[in-house]
Amino acid sequence: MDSTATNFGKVEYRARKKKEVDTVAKPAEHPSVQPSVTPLVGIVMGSTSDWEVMQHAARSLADFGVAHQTRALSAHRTPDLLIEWVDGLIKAGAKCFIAGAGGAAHLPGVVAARTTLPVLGVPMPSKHLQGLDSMLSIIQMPKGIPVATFAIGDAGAANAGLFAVAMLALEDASLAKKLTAFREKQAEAVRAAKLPELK
Ligand code: RP5
Repeated sequence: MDSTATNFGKVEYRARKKKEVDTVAKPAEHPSVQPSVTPLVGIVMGSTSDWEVMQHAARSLADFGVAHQTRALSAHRTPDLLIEWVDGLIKAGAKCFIAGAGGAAHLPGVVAARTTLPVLGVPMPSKHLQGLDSMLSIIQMPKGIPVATFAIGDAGAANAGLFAVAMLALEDASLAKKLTAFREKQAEAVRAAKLPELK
């Protein structure tokens, strides 16, 4: 993940305080960052605290070898930087955005306001309302500026990544083949599954 957004005192503090966000604070070392490749998908989240969930979107893309860039940028704390990043990725040739946010969760809508590229929104599980607030906010975009909304949390993030793969596969035969193979493998695992013996 690019670290520009970590210039915020609060975020830096979080990175120091929480061991688990250390990987976010050291973007260049994270395997999901592919700085030398043109990103086809931009993954953005409102806070480094969203990474634990949003890493599943990056994982889906990485598993299919889809070049992407991840950033923590806030629609209310860093509005100018967010727009700058969105514009930069559009110029670089990105095909869609995945945006994760919690609470008021306006980030995906702000990204969608800036581009006609598809925006896939992922609601973060929030502390007080378990993500119901995030989901209702993202899903209730007013007419004219759509955001495709996914499930709350890990499954939504992973599926947003898979959905991006499916969109890219429309014009990439080898990616389409990989997606079919993924589905077959998944179905095979279900077919082969055995329930435990009755005790
Ligand atoms: C939103 O507020 C973020 O997307 C995050 O889910 C939530 C809480 O952010 P932090 O206070 O943890 O930075 O903007």
